[in-house]
Amino acid sequence: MPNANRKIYPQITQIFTDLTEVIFKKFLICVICVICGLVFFLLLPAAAFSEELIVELDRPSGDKPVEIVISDINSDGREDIILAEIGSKGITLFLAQANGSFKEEIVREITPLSLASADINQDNRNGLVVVDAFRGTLEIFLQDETGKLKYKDRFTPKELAYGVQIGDVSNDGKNTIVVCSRGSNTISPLFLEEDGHIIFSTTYKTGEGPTSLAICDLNSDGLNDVVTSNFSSSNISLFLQNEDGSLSPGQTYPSGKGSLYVACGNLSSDTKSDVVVANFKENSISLFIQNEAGRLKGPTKYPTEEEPCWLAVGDANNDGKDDVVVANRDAGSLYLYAGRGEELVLEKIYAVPKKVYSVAIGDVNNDGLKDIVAASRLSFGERDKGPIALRIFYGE
Ligand SMILES: [Ca+2]
Ligand SMILES: [Ca+2]
Ligand SMILES: [Ca+2]
Ligand SMILES: [Ca+2]
Repeated sequence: MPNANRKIYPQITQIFTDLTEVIFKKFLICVICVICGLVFFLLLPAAAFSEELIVELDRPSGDKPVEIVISDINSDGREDIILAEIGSKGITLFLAQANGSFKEEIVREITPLSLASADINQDNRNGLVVVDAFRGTLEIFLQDETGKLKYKDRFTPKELAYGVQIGDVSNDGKNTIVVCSRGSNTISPLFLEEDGHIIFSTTYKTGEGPTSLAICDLNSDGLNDVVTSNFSSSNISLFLQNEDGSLSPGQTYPSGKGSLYVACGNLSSDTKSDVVVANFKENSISLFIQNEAGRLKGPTKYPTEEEPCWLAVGDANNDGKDDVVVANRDAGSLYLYAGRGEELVLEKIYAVPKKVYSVAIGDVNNDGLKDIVAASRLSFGERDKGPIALRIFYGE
């Protein structure tokens, strides 16, 4: 028996030693993991989010952002954020303050579908045109002499309006409001007279289901032209401006499945404007480059994530050249495609909670560097509910 005990004791001792060793090793691994986790946790916010500001909005959970526009809407020299939402608020201004904060101001509780901001009555102050989602009307807002935005009037176009942009497309040095009608497949320039009355002009036929439009000189003759994205026919229509201020009939270019949003800017390394389109149903964007002869060439397609729904063109990476930022609605991301010569290069991906609805480029903290502003849900994991937030990625 003593012999047996002598055999058992060393075995128990050995088992105990092994166990201690295993526990010690596991403990050591746990300690290392905790330290690594802590270091990662401490470094991550500094590395990934240092230049991001999240503005949480106090809204009921069913509310939904529709569009963001950046414009100095109170004539103080600082660019402001204008947010359109469907739900309880309608139009909200985020007026940029000198210290980098924003003063929130509700403009009017309507149901906006799209909006545009520029000087529409030659007073050197930016006005605001909002398409009402239910009525298909245009709601016009103008600044008073103190810079306060005031509701001016409602205009009812012949066809229900869907998208709106502002630019001089009538060769008279004055801005014109241009609307597209998704239901009737048309665009119409609307002229605002000195007394504030709108004169309707001719309508021009687009492809099927125009959802957005952009204004740029797309054949380098010094006159602005109009381009529409046609969702149902998956193409774009280009309307070149004539010298008499009328537009030529639309020329169509195939773009991509579900051409939802169009924007223009100088995306190649020359002085000519180019066109970019978000193809909602095929997760891509299409680039049309204006060549030497002033003709659009393309499309060249670049991949995105799920549901590219919005584009902003501007110098998003502050290198002096235009870029395009794509909002991928269902993926919850922004893609920054940088303009490099004749092509676009995917330079940066920003994570934005689902769903992200709209994106704009502008300098909203008045430091001379362009910033990216997106409207989305507040937190990751939420899909089409939960609080709304503005996310600002400051330029550096
Ligand atoms: Ca301002
Ligand atoms: Ca032109
Ligand atoms: Ca750039
Ligand atoms: Ca800035």
